Amino acid sequence: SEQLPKTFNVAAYLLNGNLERGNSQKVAFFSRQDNYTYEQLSQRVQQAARLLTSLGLERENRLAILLPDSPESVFAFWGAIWLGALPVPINTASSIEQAQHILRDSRAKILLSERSWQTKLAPIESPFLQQVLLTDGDDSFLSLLSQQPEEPFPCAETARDEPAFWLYTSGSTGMPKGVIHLHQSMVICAENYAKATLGLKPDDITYSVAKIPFAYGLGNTLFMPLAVGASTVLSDASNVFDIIADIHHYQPTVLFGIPSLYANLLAVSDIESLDVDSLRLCISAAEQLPESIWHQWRETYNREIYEGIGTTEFLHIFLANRLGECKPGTSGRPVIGYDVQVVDQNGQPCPPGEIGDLVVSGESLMLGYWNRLTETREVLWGNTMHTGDKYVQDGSGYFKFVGRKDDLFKVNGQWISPLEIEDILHQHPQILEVAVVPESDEGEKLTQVVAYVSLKSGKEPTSELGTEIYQFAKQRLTHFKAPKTLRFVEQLPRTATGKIHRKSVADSQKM
Ligand code: 3SK
Repeated sequence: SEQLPKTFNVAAYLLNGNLERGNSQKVAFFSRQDNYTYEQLSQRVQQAARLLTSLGLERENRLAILLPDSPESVFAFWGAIWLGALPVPINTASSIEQAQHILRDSRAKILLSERSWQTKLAPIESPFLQQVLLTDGDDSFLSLLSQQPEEPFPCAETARDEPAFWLYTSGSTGMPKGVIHLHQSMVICAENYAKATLGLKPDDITYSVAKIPFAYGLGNTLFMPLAVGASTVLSDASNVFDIIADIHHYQPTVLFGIPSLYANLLAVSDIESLDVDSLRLCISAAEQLPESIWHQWRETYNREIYEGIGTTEFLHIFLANRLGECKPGTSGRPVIGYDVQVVDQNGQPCPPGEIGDLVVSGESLMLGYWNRLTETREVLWGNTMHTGDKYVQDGSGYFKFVGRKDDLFKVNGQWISPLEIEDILHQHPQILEVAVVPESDEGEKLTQVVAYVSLKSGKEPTSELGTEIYQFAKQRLTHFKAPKTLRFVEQLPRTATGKIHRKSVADSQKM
């Protein structure tokens, strides 16, 4: 980051950089509405900065963007940064309560959204909100942009270590927290992961199932392609058949997926198989990818999946498997620029094979959580973060996820990692998804292992199948790890970023 000038505006740096490199006429992004070249993107961003300024958005003010991935969300995001304001993307998969919380907590002055959300949120309970802009109906955001002059709009002379944007955590425990990132953060992640680890190139087209408000999606779609002059696809597809249609239509070269995407693509492969010809890289993050899915993907599509893991606090991936060096079932090895260690209770490095806490340091680390000093102090120690994940390192330096600190539980006095059991159950040919959780008996004395299982389409949850799955687990797991109870469910609850929400699995089935 010291290599970047002190006066540094990341929107201007990335957009002007592409024009200077001769990418003006290259497609920056494809979308169902329109495709935009780098020149058009740059112009729309400056028009957005001008429009937002004229509406009273000033430096350091927050602009909430509650939209699916779309040209409007991209123009608004970069436009706000261009003028020195802070975009706060909100996931459209958030609950109304979460969206209200983010609007209030961020003190956003302007909200950009769509009419359906405006109706759902009414009344918006934030005393700070002064204006709502909509992408549909009269005076749509795009029509307001096109009425702006086309002359260049000067960018704010921000500092490289000044806040540039906020992202809210997915809120798997409590309400989402605002993570403050700096102007330099996106460039650091693009250098470390997109360029040095993935080798992302100007002729790549990226496609991400994670959406822009999720740090993983923000990198995949919004800043990593821009940093190398590549192209990306903006799509709001969430269902597996729409995603297949998108891939066939846009022919991306890099697929940024999450484990459930790969599981779903495999589960429907006999009905609608994917043409993977265009894909040179398949990536997975956000959750541990079951080893069985990795192998099935390679057998079915002759492609490896490069699994990695990151956090919203580091903005993108810091542990990754690399081309030709994949170890399925692991998160890989540290990405250049990050120091990653597994430590014991005293903060001392654990020897290989011993489970400990994952601590990470690196320059893309957040400034802190907005207005949450206690939580910030709990996780940050200088430029090191205590991630709350339990990991084990093997003899060759690969890191394996064991579980979130608070997902591990004890049975018969022995630690259980739900992931180990889920990995085994995933190998059963009829299982689509599984979440393993502890359940205490009436007196809250004995804890037992319970597995919630959803089946591939067309499979019936019969008691014979239950017994078969139970036997399947018993043959492959130590006796105390085999689930005592199996519950079939339609689907598992997920956070807005698509991760299984283990804490609410049992509650969601009572509704
Ligand atoms: O959850 C992850 O693995 C992740 C990856 C990249 C960026 C952000 C996150 C949270």
